[in-house]
Amino acid sequence: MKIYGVPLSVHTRKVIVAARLKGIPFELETVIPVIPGNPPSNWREISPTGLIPAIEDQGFRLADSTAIVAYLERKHPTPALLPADDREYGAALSLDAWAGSELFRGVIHPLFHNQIVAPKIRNVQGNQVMIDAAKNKAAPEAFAYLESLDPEGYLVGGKLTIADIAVVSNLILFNYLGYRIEPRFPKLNAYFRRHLEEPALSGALGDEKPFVDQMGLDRSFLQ
Ligand SMILES: N[C@@H](CCC(=O)N[C@@H](CS)C(=O)NCC(=O)O)C(=O)O
Repeated sequence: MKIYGVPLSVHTRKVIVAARLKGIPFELETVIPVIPGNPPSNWREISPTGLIPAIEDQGFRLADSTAIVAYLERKHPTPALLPADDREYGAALSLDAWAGSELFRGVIHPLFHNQIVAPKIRNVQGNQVMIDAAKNKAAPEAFAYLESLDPEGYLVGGKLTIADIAVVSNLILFNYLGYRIEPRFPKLNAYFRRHLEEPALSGALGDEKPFVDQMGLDRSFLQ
């Protein structure tokens, strides 16, 4: 299977971690949509939205991290990342969608865009108002919600699911960008630290080191 994307992307990491957990061999083809001219010329045929990740599996192309994880789940059912219980299944997908909007769109995307993409790739100044809103309002609101879920080991059904992978993947980029989960969210912080020890995740984080270093991101939270 080929995964198109870049390892430090929140949504590409979801697919990489799912593949690692399920023992699915893959090769990564680096596609960085925020770099003009980087994606291959047929990119929209592979990813209709232009976003990463997408996969190609024996001639079958699929885009969107959640769709890809659901597809991999059908082909390689163990370990299950989508719970068997009806309600837990719904809850895991709901949290995955919440992470995509409230964590990624609300917090990570504005921070990444204005701290990295604008100044380092597009050579324009980032928007400090957007950075402050993401950091001071959207992030604490999202973290307070997660803290209210009492995140012990896992968010849904006492087992690792797509919900944990999505949430933790966003928290990793938050840390790479130089931020830390504040002490007022102790359960969330402990949850995050525990997941960093998970071998599939720590293996993926090891593989992304060259990209992280190249972008000048902050890996100190991993020491
Ligand atoms: N719902 C999509 C979201 C994908 C997404 O937002 N990907 C980001 C990187 S994590 C992207 O491609 N950004 C490039 C851009 O905004 O041009 C999924 O789950 O795959």
